[in-house]
Amino acid sequence: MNERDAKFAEIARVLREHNKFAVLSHVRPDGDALGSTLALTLSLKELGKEVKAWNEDGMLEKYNFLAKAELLTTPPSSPEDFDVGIALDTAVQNRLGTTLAAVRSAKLWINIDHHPSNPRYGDLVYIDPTAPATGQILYEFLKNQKFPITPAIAENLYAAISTDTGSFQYPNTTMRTFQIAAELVECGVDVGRVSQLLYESFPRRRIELLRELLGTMHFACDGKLAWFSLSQTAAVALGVLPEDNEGLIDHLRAIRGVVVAIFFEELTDGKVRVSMRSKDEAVDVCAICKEFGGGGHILAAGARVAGALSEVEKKIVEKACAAIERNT
Ligand SMILES: [Mn+2]
Repeated sequence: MNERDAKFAEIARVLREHNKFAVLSHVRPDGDALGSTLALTLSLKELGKEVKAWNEDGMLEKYNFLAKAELLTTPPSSPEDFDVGIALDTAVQNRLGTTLAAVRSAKLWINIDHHPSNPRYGDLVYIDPTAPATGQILYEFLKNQKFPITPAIAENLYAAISTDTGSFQYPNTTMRTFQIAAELVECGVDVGRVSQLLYESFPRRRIELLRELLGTMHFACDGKLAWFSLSQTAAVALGVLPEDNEGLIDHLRAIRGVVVAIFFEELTDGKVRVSMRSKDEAVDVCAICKEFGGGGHILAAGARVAGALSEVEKKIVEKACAAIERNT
């Protein structure tokens, strides 16, 4: 048995031997976080387990179409006791947000993730930084350990993988990813339906937000760096929800010649949320974000930086320019 299968077997044993589970994922969840949470929750429920699926932000409106989406809720105000707590797709434990305090006790914590910066918190840890999505790891796990994969589970895993690979386009998309997608289609996923719901059902608000962002677009470093920003004032005026901006940074990344794209979002707590994307492995945006207390992947990372919007822009743009000039 290889190392992966041995770890999978160990995790499977813990899941089969216990009864009450909390399945959690990171704040400001994306399709991978929500789809993975629902997929594992549903598989455990198929085995007759008692499972709570919690996220600090609850189910996002735009992912409400996912099969059994109603199972995923915000955590209750009074904490509960569990046999096992499971963190999915969450690079650092405090990114579990308020769900962490809602688990009063757990005999054991499992940590399954694909972020290379994950410090391996928890008792049973499986991190595969080569996987493009936590959903892909979960599929391998469920299949390998013969856990149930119903059509509802397949749809959630497919949505998780599709969103975290930018619809099977990012460089971490491998032959294996396509094989898994094919197997999920075999399990009953309706690709046309899911794709339309994921990528062709945005609220008009999101496109109005894009118009606002493009109005703030700047370039530096000979066009290798592009960024745009969202101020609190504009966010309030447009009535945007935090979920509206997922993926908008791709419009910057899609520009020819751009190596690094940055999205600055002014938050209400005096911090600025910085999202960075790189098109070149030589320019590691995770390393830049780590300097500011953030993390992520080489080509996609983020941080929350204290300071005024213009100040944070200046600091991060300088660092990014330096990294581009050093490495390209
Ligand atoms: Mn992910």
